[in-house]
Amino acid sequence: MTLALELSELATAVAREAGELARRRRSEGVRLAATKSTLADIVTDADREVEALIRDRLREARSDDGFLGEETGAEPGVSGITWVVDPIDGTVNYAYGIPAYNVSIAAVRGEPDPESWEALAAAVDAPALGETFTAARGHGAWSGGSRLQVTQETPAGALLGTGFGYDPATHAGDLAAVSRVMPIARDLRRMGAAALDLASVAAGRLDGYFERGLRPWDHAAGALLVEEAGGVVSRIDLDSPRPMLIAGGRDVHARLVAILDEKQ
Ligand code: LIP
Repeated sequence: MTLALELSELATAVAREAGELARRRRSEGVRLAATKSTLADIVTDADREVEALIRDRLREARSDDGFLGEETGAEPGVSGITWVVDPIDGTVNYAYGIPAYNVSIAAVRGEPDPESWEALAAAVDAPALGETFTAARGHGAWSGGSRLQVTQETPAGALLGTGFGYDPATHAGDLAAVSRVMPIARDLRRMGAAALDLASVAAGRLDGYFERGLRPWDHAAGALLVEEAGGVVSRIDLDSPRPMLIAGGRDVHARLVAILDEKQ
């Protein structure tokens, strides 16, 4: 078995166990533990408990690997592999009881920096939707036994997804980007969980997706799903505090970059 497949199997098993814990805690009621960057940026007790479970399981299985998690930060390893983890992506959905939340786990090789790492394996588990999306570099992206494939044709315009940061000061700029892309859209979705947006692009449920200000754990796993499903993912405005991630099938990705990248 290749390293990528081995890491993908581990990511999938851990994401499913963690997803089940998140779902159980949700059914018991959610307690807000803290706010982060802004009042809208929340962390629940479950985020912390789920990240601790993931960290423990990965450490038991592969003690030499590094870890980069949304709630507990970075711990370097010695193997060259780092696990990039969002214990609950879509925390606001989770807090409100909207089922579009997920556990996102990626294994990357190289520096734990999205500009230079090579993602090897990914698992996005959405327990309240009953879906798990997985990928291993060179082996495709999968869900429920089916191989995922991005859309190629968008004759009626592209169904696009996006998201907005938690800081109200950035909303006007994000909405301006939305109005610029609407001429190529058939419609727009804002689901509230970046990893699920990317999984949706991989599964052909969205034709494209763009969002500013994502953190590495928001997109590490989802981006590999898109690439392994035949799509393209890139980041622009890397010198800004809120770089933009753009994903889609080859044609939609290129059209989004042409509209959104002012440097082009
Ligand atoms: C969130 C995303 C959401 C995005 C937010 C945030 P969290 O992740 O998935 O779609 O718009 O900016 O990054 O905080 O729930 O893990």
